[in-house]
Amino acid sequence: MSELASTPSKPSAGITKPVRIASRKSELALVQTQWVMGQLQEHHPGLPLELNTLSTHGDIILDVALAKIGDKGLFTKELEVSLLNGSSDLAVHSLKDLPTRLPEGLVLGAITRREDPLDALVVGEKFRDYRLATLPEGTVIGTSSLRRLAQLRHAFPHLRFKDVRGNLNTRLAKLERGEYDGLILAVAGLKRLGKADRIHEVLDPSVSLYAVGQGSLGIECRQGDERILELIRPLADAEATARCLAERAFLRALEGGCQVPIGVHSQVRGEELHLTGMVAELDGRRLIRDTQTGSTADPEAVGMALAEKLKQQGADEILQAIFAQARR
Ligand code: DPM
Repeated sequence: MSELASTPSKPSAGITKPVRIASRKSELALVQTQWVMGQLQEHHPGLPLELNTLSTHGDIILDVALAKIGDKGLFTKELEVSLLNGSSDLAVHSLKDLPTRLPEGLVLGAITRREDPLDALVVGEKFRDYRLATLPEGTVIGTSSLRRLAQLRHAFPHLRFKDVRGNLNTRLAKLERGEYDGLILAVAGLKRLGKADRIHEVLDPSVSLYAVGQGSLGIECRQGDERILELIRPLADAEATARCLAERAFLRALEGGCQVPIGVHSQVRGEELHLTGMVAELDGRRLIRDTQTGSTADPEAVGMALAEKLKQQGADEILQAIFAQARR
């Protein structure tokens, strides 16, 4: 494509086409999408915006464990369809829900500033005086994340784990009813929903690494849609972009999705990008973890190099066994 052809034309002063924004309907998704809409308004005063809320497969199938559904793009596919059929112009996702391979014709137009990507423990009243490490033998922790499960089993074999689905408020209600003694949830989600006061303990990265992209929003749009790409450019955060591109390249190289126990931790220090990654067996017995440093100028190279390192230590073997088990 020529440079000239991809130069965006300034939106004309008079009638501007509204930007149609696709979002899931959950409270968290709407808070996130409204943040994006607010940012767009701030950077482009007067730009007309239209919200297009959709239900995804993941919102409808609530009684099946996340890891058993085995569908890529569980929370994103319907939004992508609306981009491809032209009924929306951009889609706002929790970046961690967005598969690392996008459908033909769609691109990740911007990665926004990152909220705290760590995980947190939330506990019921009875457990206020405990820390994860000191919780009584057999305490029941709710999570559907294989990543959280494997790492916590590895570090705290005295705990028990139980699947939990539903949105954040549903999960907290189940905790109140005593169906679980504690929950592991993303700090980012709790903060965005004004529930930061429920954070009992933030999980230290030495114990639990977070999910690829956790805490960032991904704005997806049509490839070559220069008007939209230009409009969302000011929402991109350079540091979050470098970190998340490295994390996504790592996950892509391992062929992982939300069905595998893979975690990361990333940091930018000056021009340097530090990426730590881990792959674990579901029972937490074996856990491989290593770090790769590289340049922020080529974050994907850092992610791919780290994946290679972990493969040499047996990550492939662990993942193949998990994929084989999931197919049964
Ligand atoms: C994905 C996972 C979970 C969500 C798997 C993982 C958590 C499922 C669970 C890919 N998506 O993290 O290993 O704990 O049962 C999800 C949340 C957020 C986005 C909620 C959460 C909010 C945080 C963010 C569900 N997707 O993780 O507590 O925007 O990064």
